[in-house]
Amino acid sequence: MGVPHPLVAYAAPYPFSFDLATTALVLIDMQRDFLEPGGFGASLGNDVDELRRTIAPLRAVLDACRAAGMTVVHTREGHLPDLSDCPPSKLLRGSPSLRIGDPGPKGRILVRGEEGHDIIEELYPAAGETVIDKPGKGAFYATGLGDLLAARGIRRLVVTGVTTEVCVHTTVREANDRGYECLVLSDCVGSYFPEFQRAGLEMISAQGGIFGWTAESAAFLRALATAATVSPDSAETAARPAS
Ligand code: TIU
Repeated sequence: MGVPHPLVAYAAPYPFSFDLATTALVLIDMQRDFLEPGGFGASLGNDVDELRRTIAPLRAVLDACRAAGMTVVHTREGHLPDLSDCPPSKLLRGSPSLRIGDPGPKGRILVRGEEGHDIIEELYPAAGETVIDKPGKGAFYATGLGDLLAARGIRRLVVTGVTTEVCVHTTVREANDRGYECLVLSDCVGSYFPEFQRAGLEMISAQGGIFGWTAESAAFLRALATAATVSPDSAETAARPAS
């Protein structure tokens, strides 16, 4: 079986080509504490509706990628219960009453195993999907993501999740430096701050696609709908970026 015809999503700054076998969907930190009313994010005074509008389009993308047999990776930001993986610079940041590890509305803030740290019901990982627990903003730092993607021959990432200017941006920048091509779905990423959402997306596709591409999920879904089958051969023959 040969390499399949690439799928093309209409994107900025120009169309994004991909195929099913070498492209992964990445859902960044769609966790209760960032998205749910009464969670950590809301307790800081943030408007979680700015993030919650991503759930429905992202659910449609997740369903389509699952149906197409694509690799799906979920990430969660959080720390070990003893906080040994949380650098002091991160621990000490912010209001003293709302530090990582403190009791929050949905358990200890950003601690693995707590209710607030888990992924929201609507986008819960299916059996067999990878969940990457990450101590930093980027999904590559101090995780096994690079090795996992290399082992599967993944070269392109369709990036979704929250927040646009923090963990999505950091992950896209990390991925870019490692040789991955990233398509960020504009209606499937969210920020508490509308101005950061707009500027964050523009920064990705500016300067000829300095960090990658952006597109609405509808454009990606249209491209995906033209795909017939996954070709395992294309994963084997693909050049692999460094992890
Ligand atoms: N996942 C992620 O973006 N973590 C953050 O802390 N984001 C903020 O916008 N604060």
